[in-house]
Amino acid sequence: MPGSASKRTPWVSSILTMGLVLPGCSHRPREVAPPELNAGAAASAAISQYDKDGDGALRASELSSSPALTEAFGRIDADHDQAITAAELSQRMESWKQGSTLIPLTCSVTLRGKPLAGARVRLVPVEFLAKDLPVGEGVTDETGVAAISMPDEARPFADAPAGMYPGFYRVEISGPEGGREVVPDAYTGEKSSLGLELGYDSPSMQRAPQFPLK
Ligand SMILES: [Ca+2]
Ligand SMILES: [Ca+2]
Repeated sequence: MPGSASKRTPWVSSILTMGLVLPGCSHRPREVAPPELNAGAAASAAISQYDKDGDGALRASELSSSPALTEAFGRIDADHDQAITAAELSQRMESWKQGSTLIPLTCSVTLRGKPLAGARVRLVPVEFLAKDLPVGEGVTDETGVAAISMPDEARPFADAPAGMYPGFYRVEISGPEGGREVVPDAYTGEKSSLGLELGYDSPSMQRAPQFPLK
């Protein structure tokens, strides 16, 4: 630093400090920018969709049709008053932008206690994020485990690491192709009762999600 630094007024020093910090992001090759996402608009859309009693907040009873928001409820409800406001939801989605990696995800599926092989597992973003996030998909192996990834055309660049963007997803599971559908309706298609949040501090980061179908 030049010796004249002590003569600078504080605001000049601040600007210089910012100038030193901002370009200082180290370049790591496998970083992936978070998807463009207007969290405020998405949060408003969610409130419009689910706020049945019109009080501007979402309670657990209003989210029975959203397994993803139900799973994430405690992490979204920052002040723990058992209601999710647009601000809380927006803040939660903003937190996804702090990461710079895709989230690798494997999950395991059992049907009535036995590993379900050949099952197609789809992670479908919730309606209010449908235009922002790609669908992820995987097929379970003989042990019932599937690695979920987005289609090649949705990947941010060709050699991007495998994984998914953070988000709220419904999980749709269907049985092996070509045979009779063995998976009960409660887990297939848009009416699936399964869902989760992929976030950098969500349980799916600690442990592969388990889907014990009954
Ligand atoms: Ca409400
Ligand atoms: Ca709250």
